[in-house]
Amino acid sequence: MGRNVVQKIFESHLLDGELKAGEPVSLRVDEVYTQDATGTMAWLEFEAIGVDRVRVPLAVSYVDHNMIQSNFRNPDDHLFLQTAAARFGAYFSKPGNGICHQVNLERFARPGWIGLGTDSHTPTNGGIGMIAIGVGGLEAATVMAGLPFEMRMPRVVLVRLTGRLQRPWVTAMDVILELLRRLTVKGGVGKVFEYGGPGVSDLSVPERATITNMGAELGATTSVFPSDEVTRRYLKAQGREEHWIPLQADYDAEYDEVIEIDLGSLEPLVARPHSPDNVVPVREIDGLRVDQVCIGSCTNSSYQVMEMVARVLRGRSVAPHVSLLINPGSRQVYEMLARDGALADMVAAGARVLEISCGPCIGMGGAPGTGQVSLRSYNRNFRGRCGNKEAEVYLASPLVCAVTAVKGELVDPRQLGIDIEMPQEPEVFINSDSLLIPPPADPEGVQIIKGPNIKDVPLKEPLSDLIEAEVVLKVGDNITTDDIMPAGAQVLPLRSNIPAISEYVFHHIDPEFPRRALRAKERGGGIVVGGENYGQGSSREHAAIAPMYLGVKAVIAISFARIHRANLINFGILPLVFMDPSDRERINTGDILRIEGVREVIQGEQVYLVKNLSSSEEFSVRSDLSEREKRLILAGGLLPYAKQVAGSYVSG
Ligand code: MIC
Ligand code: SF4
Repeated sequence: MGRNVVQKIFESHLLDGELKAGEPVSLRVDEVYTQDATGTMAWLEFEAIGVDRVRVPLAVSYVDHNMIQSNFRNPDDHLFLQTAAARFGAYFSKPGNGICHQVNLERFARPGWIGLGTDSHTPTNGGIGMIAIGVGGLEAATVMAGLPFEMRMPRVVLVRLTGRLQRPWVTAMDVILELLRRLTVKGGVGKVFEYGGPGVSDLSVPERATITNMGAELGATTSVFPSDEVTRRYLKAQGREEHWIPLQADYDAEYDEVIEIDLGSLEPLVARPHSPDNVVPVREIDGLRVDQVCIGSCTNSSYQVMEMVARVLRGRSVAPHVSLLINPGSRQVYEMLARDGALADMVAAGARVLEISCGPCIGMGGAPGTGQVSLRSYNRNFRGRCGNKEAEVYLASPLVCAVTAVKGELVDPRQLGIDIEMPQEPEVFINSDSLLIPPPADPEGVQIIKGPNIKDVPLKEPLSDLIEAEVVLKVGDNITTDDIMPAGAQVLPLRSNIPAISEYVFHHIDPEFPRRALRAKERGGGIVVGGENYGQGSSREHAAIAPMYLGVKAVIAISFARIHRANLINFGILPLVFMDPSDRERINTGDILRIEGVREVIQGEQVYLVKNLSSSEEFSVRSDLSEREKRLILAGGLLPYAKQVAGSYVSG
């Protein structure tokens, strides 16, 4: 039987397990990268494991999220990251070099590799034919310490592309918005999306990367394209053709599911507030007055896209009531736009060109005003993520964004009568790498410097046999990690300080949560009750560590998002699912739930009887933990476990 691209890559990295959907597999990893907002914890955790040097072929530490530097916290974090990278053997990508995924695609990603990143949009690298997976910081730290990466083998979905995009106005962003429209934010859970079919050759590597980037919004484990001549040209233009290998599915490869998309039938699409799957054609809501437009982020920051945006803006002006913000994805793209005059066109049209960073995407500046409408070429529009709960955020392609900025209202660009020529993909990218610092050959003398905001990672005690805890919050479906642990300019600088950041857990849903949880902690701890797809979105492990710090012992939900579930286990919080989802209705905030014999049940059937002491009702939940996950949860999380295992690995 023929093999698909996913099977080929997994097979060449398989250390243990069987490549059967749902089965645990253990994999060799080629690259691990971190970004600053998750990376300070990841590197503190790496240090706590006690290994001297990273034990993967390539490790990179990026700084891109947290760059406002309004006080000592950010620059202290940056210095810690730079000194830790040098000490432990990782490349350091300095602030200003670009958003991790964009830079990694340009400078490091390789077809056929497996990579991990401490960010949910790591699958961006799938555009080049790499299996790239977002993980929590502790998972990344343990793999850097030499442990294999363990996961359950996902189902493989073929997205068969035919036809060609109606350029220039229909873009790669519309391909992924169409998938979100069809499948929703839960549609990809437990799956990898492999793209194939004759339409693939119509897409450049950065366009493919836009699609794999936002596959994260489907809840997918990752997404990947084949590696072909287009990939080779891109790598050659990046000055690293030697990293190219061909990678195609066999003609008789099999898939668990097949989805067809005719690129030629797509039209400009837009996701309405407050979810990336709330997608409609732009023409259905055109005329919507827009106050702010943001272009860039790790989703849509390539040179070609930015060049097209500049061509729309050339000789035109941003509408008087609109604020247009542009955050290019990398120093390479920025420099090229500056050299060819595109930057001048943007500035002349009235764009506010921001620093190269995540910026408004994660609420680090650029928040829209109260009741305002913001149209963004980004990937997430969860309520409040932009820095203002009272704003309405829409997502669309950079071209829809650019024409809307000029017109002042949402417009289907095909109706505007603007004619722009598609820029060619560059034959050579500028590669000065001036902000990319390789690890020193001799790290012995390097001192790791930690500012006063950098606190140790808290540890949890081993799992107790009896959980008797208060329901400290009950929430609905699709709760995001932005809901659990908000980001933004006020909270992001606290990422290296768990006691401080824990004061913001569930801040937008219930600002009283931390105090209530701490009170419950004194009486035995807390339980959070969720709905479907609990913990979707970001990889931030703070959404598990901070609740753990506040005494949360378990989360009971209808289903969990992959990365967040792993983070809960890594920090010793038991993720439980209702046997009968309707039992959820009979639980209220404030109820006391009692689960007996937890340690024994975990080793057996994993079905637990929960007694609601407040209503005298009973119901059942289960935990679906793999053998490894059981070991972690029993030990109180991955850190104590990793210390043990990595230690014996080093001495052994
Ligand atoms: C995001 O887009 O939500 C982030 C900020 O990049 C996160 C990582 C983080 O919270 O630091 C992600 O996507 O994983
Ligand atoms: Fe940064 Fe936004 Fe991309 Fe997350 S989604 S990595 S915040 S640009």
